[in-house]
Amino acid sequence: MARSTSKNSATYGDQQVRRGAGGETHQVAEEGYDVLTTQQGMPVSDDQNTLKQGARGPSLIEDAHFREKIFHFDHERIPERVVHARGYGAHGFFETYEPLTDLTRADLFQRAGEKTPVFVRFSTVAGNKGSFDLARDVRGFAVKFYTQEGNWDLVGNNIPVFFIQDAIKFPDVVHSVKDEPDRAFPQAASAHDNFWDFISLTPESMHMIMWVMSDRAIPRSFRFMQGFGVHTFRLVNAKGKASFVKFIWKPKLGMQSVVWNEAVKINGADPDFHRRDLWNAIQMGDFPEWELCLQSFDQKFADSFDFDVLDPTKLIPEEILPARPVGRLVLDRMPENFFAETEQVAFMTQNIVPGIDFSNDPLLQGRNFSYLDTQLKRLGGPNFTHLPINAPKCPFNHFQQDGHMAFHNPRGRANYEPNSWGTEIGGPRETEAGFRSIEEEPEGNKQRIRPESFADHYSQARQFYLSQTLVEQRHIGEALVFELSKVETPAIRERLVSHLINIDADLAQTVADGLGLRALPKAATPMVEPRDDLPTSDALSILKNAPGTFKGRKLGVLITDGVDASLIDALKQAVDAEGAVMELVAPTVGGVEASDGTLIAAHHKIDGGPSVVFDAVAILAGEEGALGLLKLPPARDFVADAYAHYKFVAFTEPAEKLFAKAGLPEDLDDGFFPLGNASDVKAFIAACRDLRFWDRADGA
Ligand code: HDE
Repeated sequence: MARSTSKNSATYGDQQVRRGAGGETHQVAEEGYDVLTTQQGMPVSDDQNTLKQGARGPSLIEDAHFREKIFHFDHERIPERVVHARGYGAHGFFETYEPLTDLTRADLFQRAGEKTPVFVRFSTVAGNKGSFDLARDVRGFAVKFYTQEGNWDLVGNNIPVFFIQDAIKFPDVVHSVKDEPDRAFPQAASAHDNFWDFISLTPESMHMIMWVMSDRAIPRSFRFMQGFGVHTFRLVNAKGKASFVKFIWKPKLGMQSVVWNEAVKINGADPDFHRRDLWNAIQMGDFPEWELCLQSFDQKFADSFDFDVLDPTKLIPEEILPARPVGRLVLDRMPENFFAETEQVAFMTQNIVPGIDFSNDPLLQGRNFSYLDTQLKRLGGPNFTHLPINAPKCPFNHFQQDGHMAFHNPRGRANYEPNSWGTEIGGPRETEAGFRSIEEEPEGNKQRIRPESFADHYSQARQFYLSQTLVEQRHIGEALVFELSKVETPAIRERLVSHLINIDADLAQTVADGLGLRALPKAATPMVEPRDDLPTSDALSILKNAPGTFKGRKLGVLITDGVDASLIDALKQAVDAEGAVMELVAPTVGGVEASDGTLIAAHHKIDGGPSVVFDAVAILAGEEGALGLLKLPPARDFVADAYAHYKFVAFTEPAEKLFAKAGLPEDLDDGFFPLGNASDVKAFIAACRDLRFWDRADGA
């Protein structure tokens, strides 16, 4: 950096710098810089030193600038969300494919091609704001549509069912999964006694447990996961006809998850793995997209099931009721400021618009009551809708006024209605076209009761488990064994296995064996006999719906001195053509010298670019360079992990020495691709479209 000095002034780059008496740097506002001021707008001459009595004397309380600066800093944090504290958001739009006038009068669904601005926040549930991204957990998938008739918040998850059937149990399930109150650990992990104690005493959670123990709970990225509204909602058309509806988001790039051992390592290597992924994709212009799909149905169809469509622990398989795509969501812009937007965004299930309505799902009803409280607590007053991220983008007029931080108050004299002040100053009026709740006859007596139609807790858990591929079933078994092995109380482990017997006998046995139980416990007594004849649903499996593309994924290439530069070029071209990304990893971030003498800079030093952060890897080593890799433990981990995580691996011949050192078998399987020259690249990249070489798992 250019630097000129005299005793009291200097220039760094284009910055004017003044030196203080102690040598400290004062950056002076010249040449187009704004003047630094206090919040009151007073220009500041010295932002480096507090006001003192004498050079070494005590600080003075009349230093209002210092007081204001520190006071504000001390108040920078707002309470984090009680759940879903860790999250990441982005702006975008929703584009309607075709008018849905037969189903709903919701304004955003009336015109083909209509684009509605949206803000989406993805999150984990259990961990605090600073926890890692790859916890085994449900992911929040909350969408705020800024429609022309008000904000509609679809506050969903990446799993279509939930742990509990009634909102009154929410504090219990959340307390149980969070860090235990006496010891304040574990953080962002369900693998502990309290969680499994509660779960094993709550059979209604069994369906959800199958999902959170599955690969759905360790997504590779927000971009590769589905989203669900979970509850049954209603759509209402202009004639007032209501239908039930379930909302599903499907990622255009297909679904993908990591394996558990990988998740554990990613959390160490890059705790921000998911947010970095979204940030990078959007910055690169590779905008993630989802389709919104509807499962709409009427009461007669609802009555055709044994289960209740108001029960949020149940789903309707897509094979029985296809999900109709009605529009696409595109995320194309990151917030300018994380706090202002992602942290302060206030999602509320009660934010619906004319044409959409609630069902009587008792979980949804409780949520509608709860979310307002949480916003008041977090955002500090009733005017959180005045924050730009929460304000509607359509006209809004009402007589609500005052309160903390009020930006919009009624103009003029009228702050009530009815009034007789006329159109000029009388303020807004009701409209016939406004929101109306659908009319419903109340039924039954006032009572605290769980309906009998909510009593089957195992049939759909079994259906989900049996719908998975063998690899996915194995992951569920392994996850249960891992989690329950962290449970210190044997009775809790056994109690959980007693439920698994009602789901699938083999799964129960696998978990019992994995835990070292001497004998299977007695099966838990079900409220109603579980059904074992529900047809499997391929739509529930990730692997059965493999996208068949490497698009949006990432290849990590470990290079050494002596690498053949033309191979790197060939890989890069093939990866670009695939719509994927390639990053180079080397013993130093400065890079390597290729065989033709060119210098190639790396994206990562080997320690910071482990194979777990890539979807597939290549090891392009020269003869000498390969010998150097043998001495580097992270290089050995790079290949050992890629192998253990079923990744496709391309390599130049000298890299085989590294494979041997890393303990890979001598006979490499078909997931390995020798790269002799550029023409070998094609087959490797084509194989990567399968994302993982699962045959290796079968052979394991
Ligand atoms: Fe939430 N939930 N929740 N929840 N939830 C919150 O609201 C609550 C439930 C979900 O990115 C809180 O603003 C209750 C189901 C998401 O900002 C809080 C019940 C589903 C987000 C709250 C539920 C969700 C939240 C915490 C049971 C999936 C993050 C901070 C009756 C369909 C939104 C906040 C964001 C956040 C309460 C159950 C999804 C405390 C009482 C079921 C995605 O209000």
